Amino acid sequence: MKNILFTLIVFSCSLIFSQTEIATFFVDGVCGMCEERIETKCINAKGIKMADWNVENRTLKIVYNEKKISLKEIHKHIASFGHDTKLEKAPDEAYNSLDMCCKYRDEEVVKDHQ
Ligand SMILES: [Cu+2]
Repeated sequence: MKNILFTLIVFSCSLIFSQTEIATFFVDGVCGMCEERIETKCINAKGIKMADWNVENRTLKIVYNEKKISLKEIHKHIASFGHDTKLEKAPDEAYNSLDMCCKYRDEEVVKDHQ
């Protein structure tokens, strides 16, 4: 009986939260400014509820509504403001508009932040 109840609770919870997805993936960047840019631009995008980027392992944790935005669109969005992901490379134009200290493709800049 307890098991049936538990299954029912889990089932109804998954129905309520089924539109909310959590994803963690690599987003390139080097500094605190990158962190602010990535998090702010992500949270401002429609369908994204939470974004947390870690400068140490360059990993972005994101909570989003899959009915409003797909994971692929999120990768595209991130690339559009200059940050590479494993799925989408940022266009040169967007990358070039980043601040000097954020040029993560430049080995010298990356070294400076270590
Ligand atoms: Cu930066």
